[in-house]
Parts: sequence; structure tokens; C-alpha cells
Amino acid sequence: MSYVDRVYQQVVEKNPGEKEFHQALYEVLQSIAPVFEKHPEYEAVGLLESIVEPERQIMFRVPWVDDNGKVHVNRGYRIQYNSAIGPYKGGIRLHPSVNLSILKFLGFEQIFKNSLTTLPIGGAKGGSDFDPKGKSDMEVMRFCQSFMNELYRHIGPDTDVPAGDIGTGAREIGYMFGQYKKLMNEVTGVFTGKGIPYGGSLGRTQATGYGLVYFMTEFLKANGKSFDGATVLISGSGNVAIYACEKAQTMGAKVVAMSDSNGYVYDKNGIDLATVKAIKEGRRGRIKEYLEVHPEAEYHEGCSGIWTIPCDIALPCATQNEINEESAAALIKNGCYAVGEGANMPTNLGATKMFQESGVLFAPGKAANAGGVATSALEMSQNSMRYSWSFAEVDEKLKGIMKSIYEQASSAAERYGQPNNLVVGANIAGFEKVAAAMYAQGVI
Ligand code: NDP
Ligand code: 2IT
Repeated sequence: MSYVDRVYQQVVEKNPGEKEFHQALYEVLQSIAPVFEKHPEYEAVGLLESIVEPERQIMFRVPWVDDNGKVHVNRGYRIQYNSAIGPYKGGIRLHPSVNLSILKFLGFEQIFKNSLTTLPIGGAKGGSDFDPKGKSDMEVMRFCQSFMNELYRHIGPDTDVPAGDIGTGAREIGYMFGQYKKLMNEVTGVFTGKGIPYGGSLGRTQATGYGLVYFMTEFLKANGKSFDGATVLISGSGNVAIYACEKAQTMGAKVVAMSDSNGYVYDKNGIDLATVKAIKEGRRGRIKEYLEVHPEAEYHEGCSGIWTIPCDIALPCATQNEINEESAAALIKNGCYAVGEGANMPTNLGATKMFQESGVLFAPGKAANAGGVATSALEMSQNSMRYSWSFAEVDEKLKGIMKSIYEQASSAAERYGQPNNLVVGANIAGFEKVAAAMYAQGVI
């Protein structure tokens, strides 16, 4: 059995039942296997056994009191996965589905994504099974304060810098940052995605969605295609989806559908993004309310139906495993020629294989959605300098970073004899830098 297969088996046996973690691990390990042939010294120092094991996993109780005086107890997590190239960095997910497996898959992916950004950030992820949906602002605040009452002792601007993810936006980050500041009596860049008046970076809100479109623009251009005139599907209607839609529209695309966890809207005239923003950013409403303004559009219950709409480009921007083999078959049959992952691991392993085998240009999340965390790292730089760049400066840097990520992934794919296979390319390019750093730092 090969080194990577052996380590994969060991991890599965040691961490039973963690299916999302196994899935992310399998994909990365399959991709990086050839690197170990070139670097036998890595096996000698147990580099793979080390990288698959989080440096630290923190789990804690998060008690909070609702508006009726009832006590609730959630579970909080922070997976500090790898600090070989910089302080731990990654988002906080607040969603009832959150568990150790999901956060380990996200933390593991984050190591390689952060490496690809070219900036000095390690990999981490955290969160809780708390559901912010339907909670009052005061309830969310009490939860966030309780969450920070434990997490504050494990993070810091040079140690671990959390940020947003599903269910964690500007409101939650504001409450968490405020509690950290109060407990530590220091004002530092310990969070990214902060509000602009207290150290946030211009452009961070837009960065993941814009970055996805910048990345896809490079990938499409290299293959003789573009967003101009293309019909696009975008799942989700949260932070990533909204700004992917905004930038795709600016580039001349026609976005015809968006969704949430209840259903999707199809507007053949093209999605009116101002309406989506008013529903989602304005009043935390549901996507079906789109029809109140645009009765000519269609609403369908369920998440997967969105992938049956004919399109040129699909941008899954909601959550993991939202595209399975059946959805992939529908997209391929209807002529979709490119898929760009705005979410983390939205395409399952079987569907990814189908896209690649049928020649669909497939951009994996750890490359395509890295613009968010890259801009987080730019926020850290600005905080360290106690200075801020203009929106245009940040956006220009983001564009350059996304171009560089595309180049790193496509050239690694070529170097390893799999041109245009950005899954292999992104995994290898992300891994090479972290592996070199770990090797240089010794067995620690
Ligand atoms: P938001 O919370 O802003 O939005 C999430 C969207 O996805 C909502 O429309 C939500 O619908 C939908 N969604 C969430 N969970 C599910 C589910 N289980 N089934 C169906 N739909 C679901 O999150 P973000 O936009 O920030 O994150 C979206 C994805 O992008 C995630 O995979 C995240 O990890 C990834 N990502 C985010 C980055 C960021 O900077 N924010 C950076 C890089 C990646 P509903 O409202 O009904 O729950
Ligand atoms: O998945 C991700 O890259 C994020 N949720 C963003 C993390 C960050 O630190 O900005």
C-alpha cells in the first residue's frame, strides 16, 4: 500500500464516522501522492501523518439565555489545524449542522487554500451548532459573548484570527470582537470581516464573490470563453452568492437563478440583485419573497432543482455536497461548460469526476473562493500597519491574487502531467509550500 493510502486508512480508522472530513482528505491525498515520489524525505519525517492531524482541537460549552429567560447550551469549536506558514486563519460557522467532521474538513481545506493566497496565514476553522435564524439581535449577542468567553484565551492577532462563514456576518463578528476587546483590554486585528468603523477592510464583504468571478474569468479566458453573454446559475443567496452575482452581472453575465435552503427562484429576465439584497441583507428574509417584487419569476421548493435549469456556468455558493451525481448529470446534459465553487466542497467526489471526465472546466473551492480569506489577510496587514487602503487598492490586490492562484494551480497541474485539472493543481500547489515550511521547521 502506498504512503498516502496507508495514512488515509489510519485517519479513517482513528476518526470513524467523520464523513465530510474523510471526503476532503481523500481528494487532497489522492492529488498530492506524486509529490511524495519527488520528496521521499517527507515520508521519513512523517510529514503526512503530521499534516492530517490538527495541531489543536478545542471544544467547549456555550450556554446562553434567550429572550424568555430560558437557558440553551450549544457546543463551540475551534480547529487550529496548521500554523506552518502563519497564524491560524479561518472562519466561524454558525449552523445547526455544525459538528467536528464538518469543521475538520473545512479546517483541513483551509490550510491549502490559505497557502495558495500567497499570504502568510495558517489553516483553521471554528463554529457552533447554534442557529442564528429566527433569533433576536439580543439573543445572537448573548450567544456570541458566551462563545467568546471561552474562545478569547485561544486566539490573538499573531496566534489565530477568526472571520465569517455560514451564519456569521458583520453582526456576529461585531459582537465577538467587542467581547474579545472587553476581556483582553486591547484593540487588535484579532478578527477579520470587521465593520469599517472599527478596523474592517474595504472590499472584504465583496471579496469571496468577486474573487470567484475574477478566478473564473482567468480560467475561462485560458479556454477561449468568458462571462459576457453567459447564462449563470448561483446557489445560495448569502454573502458569497450575492457578490458573485454582482460581479458576474458586471462582466455581462445573465444570472437566472439563486436559492436558499428552502428553495430557488428562476427569473428568465435575469435576477434583480437589488431585490435579493433587500430580502437577504436588509431583512434576513427568504428567497421566495423575490416573487412579491417579481411575480413573473418562478419559485420552486427544494435546493437541488436549481441545477436542472439550462446554463453555461454554474457557481455553487451555498454549502458542502450540494451538487451530487444526479445534479452533475443534469448540468452536463444541458450544456454547462464551467463550474466554479464559491462554497467549500459543494461538489461531491462523484460529481467532480463526472465534470472532469466530460470536459467541464471545474474550479475547486480552495482556489476559486480563496479571495475571501486573502482579503482577510489584507485586513490583517492594514490592522498591523494601523492604516487602511481604499476599496480600489484592495480590489486591485484581490484581482492580482486570484490571477496568481489560477497560475499556481494551472502550472502545478501541468508540471504533474494533468493540464487543466485544477483540483490536482490547487492541492499540489497549496501543499508544496506548507510541506516545505513544515519540513524546514522540524518534527514539532
Ligand atoms: P451565508 O450564511 O451568508 O449564506 C449561506 C447561503 O447558503 C444561504 O443562502 C443559505 O440559505 C444557504 N445554505 C446554507 N446551508 C445550507 C444547506 N445546508 N442547504 C442549502 N442551503 C444552505 O454564508 P456564506 O455566503 O458566507 O458562505 C457560503 C459558502 O461559501 C460556505 O460553503 C462557506 O464556507 C463558503 N465560503 C465563505 C467565505 C466567506 O468569506 N464568507 C469564504 C470562502 C468560502 P439559508 O439562509 O436558508 O440557510
Ligand atoms: O472558507 C473561508 O475561506 C472563509 N470562510 C473565510 C475565512 C477568513 O478567514 O476570511
